Amino acid sequence: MPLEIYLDLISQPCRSVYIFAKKNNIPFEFKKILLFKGEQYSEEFGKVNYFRKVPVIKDGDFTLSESIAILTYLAEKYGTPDHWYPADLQTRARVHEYLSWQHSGMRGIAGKILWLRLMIPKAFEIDVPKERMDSLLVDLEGSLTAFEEKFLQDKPFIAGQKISLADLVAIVEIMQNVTSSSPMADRVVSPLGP
Ligand SMILES: N[C@@H](CCC(=O)N[C@@H](CS)C(=O)NCC(=O)O)C(=O)O
Repeated sequence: MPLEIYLDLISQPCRSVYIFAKKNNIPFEFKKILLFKGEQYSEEFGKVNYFRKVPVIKDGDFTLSESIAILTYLAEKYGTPDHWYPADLQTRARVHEYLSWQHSGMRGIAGKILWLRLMIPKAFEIDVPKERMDSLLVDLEGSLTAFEEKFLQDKPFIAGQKISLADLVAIVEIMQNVTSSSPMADRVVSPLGP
């Protein structure tokens, strides 16, 4: 049975798993779950992921949720080039350091902005108070500063000279909020280049 990956590419963690699998030529069957249609609440999907979230993979009888767990599983299982998930103890720890921080430090904030800026106004036709958005943008500014000063420093990538899982997870999250109209657009310099 081929590896199955349940995805909706509107989702940042789904895009990290998708890009990683495609970039590394990992063969998989794309199982589309349309979040806006509520397909995650179907009885069938409930059997795949208790948490009713994507991404999730099925590798034979083995089911795995959580994008970080999936990415590291795929890197190990398919022996992807070392830079993605470095074997060197301290370089790998550097990758894990970002992956651990980003849940609350980046995703927790950038994800909220997406909800308040786009999802809530669209779904409920209400505007989020400006003060709430302003305060989140200050938080995001702090996260981006930490990203640059602590994680990136003067290196092109978080763990050094080559892209790793940490950079991939960072970029999908940071780019989600970057549009030409976003006040953060000029604040973001992609580690992947323009
Ligand atoms: N920590 C999880 C987060 C997964 C997640 O939040 N997925 C969202 C899309 S970005 C989802 O499936 N939401 C569906 C819902 O909450 O109903 C991961 O990294 O995989």
